[in-house]
Amino acid sequence: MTLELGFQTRSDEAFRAAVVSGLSRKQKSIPCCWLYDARGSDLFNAITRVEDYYPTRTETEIVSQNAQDMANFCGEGAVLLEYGAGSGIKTEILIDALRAPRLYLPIDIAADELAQTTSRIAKRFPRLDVFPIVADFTRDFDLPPALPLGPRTAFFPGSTIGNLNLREAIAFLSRMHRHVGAAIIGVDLKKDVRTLLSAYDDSAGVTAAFNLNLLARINRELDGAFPLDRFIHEARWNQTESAVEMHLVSLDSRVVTLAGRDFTFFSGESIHTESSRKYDLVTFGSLAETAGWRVSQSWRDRAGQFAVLSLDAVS
Ligand code: AVI
Repeated sequence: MTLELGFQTRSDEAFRAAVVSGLSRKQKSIPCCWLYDARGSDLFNAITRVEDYYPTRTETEIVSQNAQDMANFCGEGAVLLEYGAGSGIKTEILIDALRAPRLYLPIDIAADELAQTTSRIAKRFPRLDVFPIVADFTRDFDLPPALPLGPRTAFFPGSTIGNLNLREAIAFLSRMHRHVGAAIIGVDLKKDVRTLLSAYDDSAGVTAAFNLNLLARINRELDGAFPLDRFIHEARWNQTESAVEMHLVSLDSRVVTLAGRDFTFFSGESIHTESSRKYDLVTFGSLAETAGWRVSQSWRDRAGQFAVLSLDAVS
């Protein structure tokens, strides 16, 4: 059974509204959730395998090497919630290490991906109950009231927290605090800008294809007229925000029509499509504290590129 919670807002109309309002701003921008249509999700999966994109393999290595500690943190008979449709191998490594887990609840707005995760996990762990929940975890929602007893831990890997701005990150961590008493979260750490920029502008061009796919999506779904060969992908470091930003830069000045409206671009003008914030442990610790959490353990790779943190609710 799949539970559907809240309003499913990622409709065609919501896409049109987000694009029209985003392109009407001084700094044109489109929220990063719209990068993930079917092709965008496939391209993101491809990004996680490219050499330049270190976060996925580094976090996977951290989870593999510390799975036992993480399982101890979750406790026996755990109820594990995951925000996101199940990040493949990392989730499986953690579940495999848990002692007699009671229930796994993957939560995601993408019903198809959720169904795939559910059947994959159910096949791999036939004795584990899996209860998918279709909900937008970036918005408020309540968990079903009748969850089994047992320690409840949230798993939020992938450094997805980095795609949220400060206000959204606090809102997310506060919501998680209402749902569970403990959490394991992946956080990408600040590092040299060159490593960061090549992770978001890989030499194989997969990230560029991922970003440019948004324009193809607008052309297809909103009757848009972006000339795809006249926009380029760019990764930029924003020091003030401590974030890598993805932009789509227009090579010419032009007017682009979409959804029956005209949008003017000057040559070199960009659409900001994603920010990926990079933290240090102190800054992340105080962010978590604002939302009622204390960082209790931190597991890192040797080079200190990425951290997986355990959080305990303190208030
Ligand atoms: C999903 N998210 C954590 C990725 C990131 O690193 O911010 C999305 C991504 N964008 C470009 N490459 C990967």
